[in-house]
Amino acid sequence: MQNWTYEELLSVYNTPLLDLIYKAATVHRENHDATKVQVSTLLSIKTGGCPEDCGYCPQAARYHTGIEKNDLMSVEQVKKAAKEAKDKGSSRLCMGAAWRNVKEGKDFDAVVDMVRAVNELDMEVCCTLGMITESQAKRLEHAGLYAYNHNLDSSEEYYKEVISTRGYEDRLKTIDNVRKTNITVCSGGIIGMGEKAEDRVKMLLTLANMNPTPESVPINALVAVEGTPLEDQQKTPIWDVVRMIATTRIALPKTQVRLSAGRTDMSNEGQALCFMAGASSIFAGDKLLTTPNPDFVSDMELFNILGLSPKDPFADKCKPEIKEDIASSSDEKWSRPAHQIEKNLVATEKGKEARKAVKS
Ligand code: SAM
Ligand code: DTB
Ligand code: SF4
Repeated sequence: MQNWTYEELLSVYNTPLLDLIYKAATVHRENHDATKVQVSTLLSIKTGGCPEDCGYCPQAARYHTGIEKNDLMSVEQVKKAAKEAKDKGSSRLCMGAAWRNVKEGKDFDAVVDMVRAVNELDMEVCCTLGMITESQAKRLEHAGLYAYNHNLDSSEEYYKEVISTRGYEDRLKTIDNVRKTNITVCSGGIIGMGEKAEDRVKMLLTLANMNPTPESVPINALVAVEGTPLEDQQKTPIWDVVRMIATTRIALPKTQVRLSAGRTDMSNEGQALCFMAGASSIFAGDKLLTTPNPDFVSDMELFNILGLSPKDPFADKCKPEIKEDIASSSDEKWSRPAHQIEKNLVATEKGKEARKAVKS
């Protein structure tokens, strides 16, 4: 792992574009099979009504964006969506919830069940549920979670311009909590929110100097949604997207760099340059969380033209083993079936015994 300085990374970002693409393509080929692209599908398991004020987000309750709000999906609905995504060629299902943070109780219990169910379909399971504690991350790990997505979104300085209801340090804390488990970390950000090149580089610097570095870094181009404070932002020029992807690839050579939101505004040629510059993953399927995305068929046509193919699940890290559920706080037990409470109590007792054995 290289310890980047701000000046070094800024100079990478400012390299003449064709040279930058050439360098990034070289780093990409040294570290990855450049014919493979990891394909994830997003599923919004709980939509809208979020108490936060993230200036880009159509799901914040305080903005009037006209999205359809939905309570938490059922495990059966999630399984159906996961099977469909798998049949179309996705190796990962990423479940997103419009929550500030994870609260203990029946909803979190249901998410744990969803994770277990999707893992059993032999798909990589990712969640993005807002802030989580270490013990919640542990519970998700035991259910077979492969990745947790929690974005830095921008530099620490620019972040404050976009979000006021929680701080940068809260984001870092959640990433740290995930790192205390075997779940892989997915963390990146958004470009095109009015930030400067310096902010993009500072965000990448924070990610590149994490130890270990995130296993995946999503780069989103802002989808400017009517009703949000960022509704009037100009579309991000494709050249900025390519430059950001290339710099991310060079700063984080081994990471999965995901060309994320904003692809409906990009031409096939623009996306091809992103793949050349080191993008190794996409979100596929005609919807992101609430906004449109290119459909599977057009993505597979593009893959064919470019000689790319979807990466198999668990190609980078083996499938997480499902372990006994380690729930939970006292009040949540009342909402669980008796046999499960019994199982948890046994697990807790086993845990106590194991800890005693380690101490003595
Ligand atoms: N509520 C959780 C949270 O904030 O962590 C999870 C869902 S949230 C929608 C996940 C990420 O989606 C955000 O951190 C942001 O990077 C990205 N995102 C949201 N709205 C976006 C938009 N309009 N354009 C681009 N990216 C967006
Ligand atoms: C990420 O970095 N981008 C995805 C995923 N992680 C959760 C979300 C993009 C959301 C775009 C706006 C929407 O569809 O609501
Ligand atoms: Fe809520 Fe996440 Fe949207 Fe922020 S990005 S408003 S936390 S759903």
